[in-house]
Amino acid sequence: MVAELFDVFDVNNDGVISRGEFIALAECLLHKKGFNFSSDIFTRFDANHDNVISKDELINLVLELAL
Ligand SMILES: [Ca+2]
Ligand SMILES: [Ca+2]
Repeated sequence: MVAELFDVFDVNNDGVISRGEFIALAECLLHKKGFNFSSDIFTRFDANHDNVISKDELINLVLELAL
């Protein structure tokens, strides 16, 4: 399920969620849950600080925020 989510939001299919792609994902998912997008969320879940969200990092986000 997360994999599907990932593919939907990885618009350019480069295998990672960039900051721009993450904004679309956050607006779509987080807003419903009452979270506002902030770069804090991105930074928090970009565990290896490479400035993109990998599939593993997205899984952690989904689990932690219970999306
Ligand atoms: Ca991408
Ligand atoms: Ca990362």
